[in-house]
Amino acid sequence: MPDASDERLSLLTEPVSILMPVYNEADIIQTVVEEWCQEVINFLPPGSELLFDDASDDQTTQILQSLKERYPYIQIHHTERDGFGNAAKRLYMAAKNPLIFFTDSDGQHLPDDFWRVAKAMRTSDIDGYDMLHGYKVNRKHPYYQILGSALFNIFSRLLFSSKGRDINSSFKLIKRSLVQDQVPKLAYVPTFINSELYIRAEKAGYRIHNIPVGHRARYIGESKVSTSISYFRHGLQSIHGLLALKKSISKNSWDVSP
Ligand SMILES: Nc1nc2c(ncn2[C@@H]2O[C@H](COP(=O)(O)OP(=O)(O)O)[C@@H](O)[C@H]2O)c(=O)[nH]1
Ligand SMILES: [Mg+2]
Repeated sequence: MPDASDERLSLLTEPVSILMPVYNEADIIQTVVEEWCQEVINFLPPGSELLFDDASDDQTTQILQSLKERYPYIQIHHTERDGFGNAAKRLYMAAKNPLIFFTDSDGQHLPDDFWRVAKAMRTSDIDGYDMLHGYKVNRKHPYYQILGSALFNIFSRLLFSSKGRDINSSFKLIKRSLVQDQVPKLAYVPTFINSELYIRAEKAGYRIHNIPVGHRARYIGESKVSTSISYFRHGLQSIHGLLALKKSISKNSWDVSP
């Protein structure tokens, strides 16, 4: 049980849906879940939930099932592996709570950073932010991913005048109203789907705040999204997607669906 004087207990007044896509993370998923349950969900308002989109065909599914017995707020949606973007979109649409937090399930993000982001969210304050966006500093990805991401971000800035940093980052705390408004429209940038969400939210006038967050190397295993060849392919697809997004939306109407 958390200490009643812990300031984290009173930071957020509304329940949070924490979303994690997972594909074959059997080596680390138990550590990741325990870390997030003990350091984050323990301190969140009742009704908070931890949702997985699980496309695994290793032991991950069994490990998650047994964790669910200890942490009943875990929900597992079993899916076919159809890519990070589809998994993320399903998770965003399944989230029920007024606050939605998205992150990866591979342990590269730090649970403690959740609280740095949460501090900036004032749910009862009408002047608060709609999206707190964590951008990675000292990123621990392979060099080709760091370089590709830098180029992608420069390109997004040129194309959309985006003020965001690391706009595809998988570390966001978002109000559900924004998610419900924007996520159904996401259709152009399949793997880097979080970048399309950022761009659309920014253009639609939502209040976004960028916050630096840490990044750890994977404890074990390798990227599920991006080996060097596939990262290059996803990068080209995403740039093509950004161009199509730009073209599809008329100058003044960012709410037009594809
Ligand atoms: N459900 C689902 N999860 C996926 C899929 N591909 C990747 N993931 C998960 O998405 C997260 C991000 O993937 P990762 O390989 O770490 O991407 P990277 O950090 O950008 O290299 C990880 O937690 C993966 O387990 C997929 O096709 N389906
Ligand atoms: Mg990762």
